[in-house]
Amino acid sequence: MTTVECRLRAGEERSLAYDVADGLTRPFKELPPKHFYDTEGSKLFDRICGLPEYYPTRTERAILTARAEDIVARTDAAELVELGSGMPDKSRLLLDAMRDAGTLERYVPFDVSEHVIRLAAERLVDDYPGLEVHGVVGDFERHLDAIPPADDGTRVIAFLGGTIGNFLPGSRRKFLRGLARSLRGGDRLLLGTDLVKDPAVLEAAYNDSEGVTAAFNKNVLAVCNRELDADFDLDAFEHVAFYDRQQEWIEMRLRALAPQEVCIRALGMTVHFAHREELRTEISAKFTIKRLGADLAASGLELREVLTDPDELFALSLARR
Ligand code: SAH
Ligand code: AVI
Repeated sequence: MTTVECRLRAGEERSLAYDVADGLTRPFKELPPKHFYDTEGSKLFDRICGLPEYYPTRTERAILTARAEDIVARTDAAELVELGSGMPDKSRLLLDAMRDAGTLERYVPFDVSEHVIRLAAERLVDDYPGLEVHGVVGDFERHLDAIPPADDGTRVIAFLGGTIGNFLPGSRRKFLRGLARSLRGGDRLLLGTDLVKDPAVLEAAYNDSEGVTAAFNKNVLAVCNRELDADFDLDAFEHVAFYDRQQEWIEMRLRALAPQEVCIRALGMTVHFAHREELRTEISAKFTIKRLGADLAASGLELREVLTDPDELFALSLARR
């Protein structure tokens, strides 16, 4: 059985209008990363996941391949809620382990992209006979209350891929506090975090040789053109990604190659970009286990277990209230 609940009504599409009006009128221009993920952006992200330089996806998958059975045995999970689920390829490892353990009842994918929720739901009900899929199209910063009430069994809320790193530190803790409130005693948070490492490895992952990350980054401008009737010239910006060692995060920006005026007709706004002016489009924080534990503790969560790969590139952790 499949249900899809949509919390993003037309006209309120991911709060793009508000974020553009707010973010492009600041002295240091900025847009939140959730606007990358229209259908094209989700496809570009899937291509990023397969790039040789982009190690997080394959590393997290390897950890799950080795440990999914163990995670399911420890949690006894009947239900998997997945935030920012995207195309849930890695989640299948958890669903398989839950099915094999005989506990699997419901999967709740939650994503801002309606396209990926519908596609995932369609595929999963075919592949897991008897599975209830309750998709939520929503913004996990605003709509956590759209997660359906839990049944009797234990629930695991998974937040994979390192997407937690895309929050600024203040909003990260606020978000984790909200998550903590939605966990019951036996429930667990399964969190994927990218780890601090050699800056050269990090910078290569966000500056791939095929230019897929550059296309993904510029896609936010195409989203503004389509949804807000703007006239961004994608060729007039270049992709920038660098590791900020002090903040311990990758920062992605778009740099204007020439001075220009961009008209955003739906908002009745014209935005000026100076030569080489930059627009921040994403941060991707990298963690140490110590900082992860501190963030979780500050949010009312207890770090119970950390699973990592032999090179300590990526960590999957289990936390409880
Ligand atoms: N979990 C997958 C996908 C990660 S990409 C993986 O590990 O590979 C990040 C996903 O989060 C995308 O599918 C994007 O659409 C979704 N997303 C980003 N910001 C969001 C938000 N504010 N609310 C809900 N989903 C969001
Ligand atoms: C979804 N998120 C964890 C990715 C990341 O690595 O921060 C998004 C991404 N941006 C560029 N490449 C991948």
